[in-house]
Amino acid sequence: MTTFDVINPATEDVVRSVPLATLEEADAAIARASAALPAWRAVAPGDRARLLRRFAEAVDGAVEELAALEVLNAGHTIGNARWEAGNVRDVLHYYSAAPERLFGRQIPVPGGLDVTFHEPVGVVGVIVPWNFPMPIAAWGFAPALAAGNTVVLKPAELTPLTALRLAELALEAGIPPDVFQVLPGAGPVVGRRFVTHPAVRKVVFTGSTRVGKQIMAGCAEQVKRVTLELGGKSANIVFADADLERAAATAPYGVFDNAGQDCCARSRILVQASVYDRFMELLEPAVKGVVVGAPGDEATEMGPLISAAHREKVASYVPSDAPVAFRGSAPSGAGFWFPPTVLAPVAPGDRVAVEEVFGPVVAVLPFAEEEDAVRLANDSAYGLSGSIWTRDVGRALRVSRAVEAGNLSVNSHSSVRYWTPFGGFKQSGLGRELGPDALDSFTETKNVFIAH
Ligand code: TXE
Repeated sequence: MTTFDVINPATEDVVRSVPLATLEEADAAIARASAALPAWRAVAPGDRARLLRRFAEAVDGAVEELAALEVLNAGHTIGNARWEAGNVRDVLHYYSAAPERLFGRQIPVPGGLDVTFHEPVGVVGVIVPWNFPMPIAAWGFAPALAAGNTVVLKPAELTPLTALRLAELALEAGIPPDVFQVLPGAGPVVGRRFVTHPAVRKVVFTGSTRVGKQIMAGCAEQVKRVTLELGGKSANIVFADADLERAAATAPYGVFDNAGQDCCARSRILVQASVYDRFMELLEPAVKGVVVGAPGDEATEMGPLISAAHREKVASYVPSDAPVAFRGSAPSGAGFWFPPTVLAPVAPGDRVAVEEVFGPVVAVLPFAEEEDAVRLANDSAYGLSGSIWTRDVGRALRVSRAVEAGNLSVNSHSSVRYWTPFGGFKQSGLGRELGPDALDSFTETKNVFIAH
């Protein structure tokens, strides 16, 4: 049996050894999910809603336990980890309303009655990355289950622990066996099998753009439904008329939250040249004040990176001749620590202004006029999120319409609200998660005509 050592990124200790599923085990799990499908989709809507609510309540009762597990496995700060477990609960609760509201339509046609139904897609394979193991899992499984699909979920090799616990909680809550299975395994084995196995009718993937492209190509072979949430290089645009104090005070959160391992990280700060010096003056104490340390401490604001290999990748964006304006602190010794780092000024074509770093490194680029800000923001293969700081409502609207990204916030860095659609333009992805839109992506619309 192949196993994977799960490492605590804050201490480098082995937390647990987790077995990795083989191809045969993946096939067996998919077969069980197929077998469980007819009974699950036949559960009366009110009963399916009740089961999802019970699952949400079970998660609610385990928030502290799940959060502690994520601190250990992913190095997330305890505050963030609690939010993440709470998000799983909230997303389950939100979609528990769906089974009783999957309304079809009655469309006037001549010669009979025409009605539409929202049928489940079938077995859904959910592939989860290591950066937000709990919420990203829930954004896949909760709407999928609500719409009557069965789910096989593959957590990232590095972070399987909370997903395994969520599967137990589902069973404890009364979700029937095999309706929601969690199968730790290697991406190219188990994840790949979701793409190639004909019984899996939809793949939900969050991860790198590189693997996302392979998944989309593989799904095309069977015209398999696919939702992709990929990388980002989001811009935080600060105009001269903004509340500069607030913009600077919150900018570290916009990029260094979860140690920058966030697809929505505002890893480019675009600052209007006329306020560049003042903004940098305000940003420096905010960055130096980020509390980096043991993720279990309530006061900690930023934990370690996920792995040694990832730290090496992040460090490659800060070579010895990088224009480091200032840096925060980070513990030394065991753990994959990296200090919050501000590079400024950075030229638009520089590697750090183009590629997703996925770590606590931000590039600051000055701009002259509004149209320059829009051009710079859109000068990216990605288009996931972004922030716009201005007091001018007209400009806020103009710029938010012009920036090619799926999730924008004005005078805020918030990207994820489970009531609203989340997803990317361009190479940041395909399809939308969360909100009402996600339900459509987990159902097939069927039209039935009954002649008079
Ligand atoms: O991602 P992978 P990695 C970006 C970020 C990061 C880089 C690499 O820049 O530094 O990607 O991260 C599974 N078929 N993001 O290597 O490899 C894998 O097991 C099917 C951004 O961890 O894409 C894991 O469960 N599945 C991103 C998941 O895919 C495969 C989040 C993601 O792993 C597979 C994560 C295959 N051939 C990384 N190969 C975001 N936007 O949030 C791997 N997997």
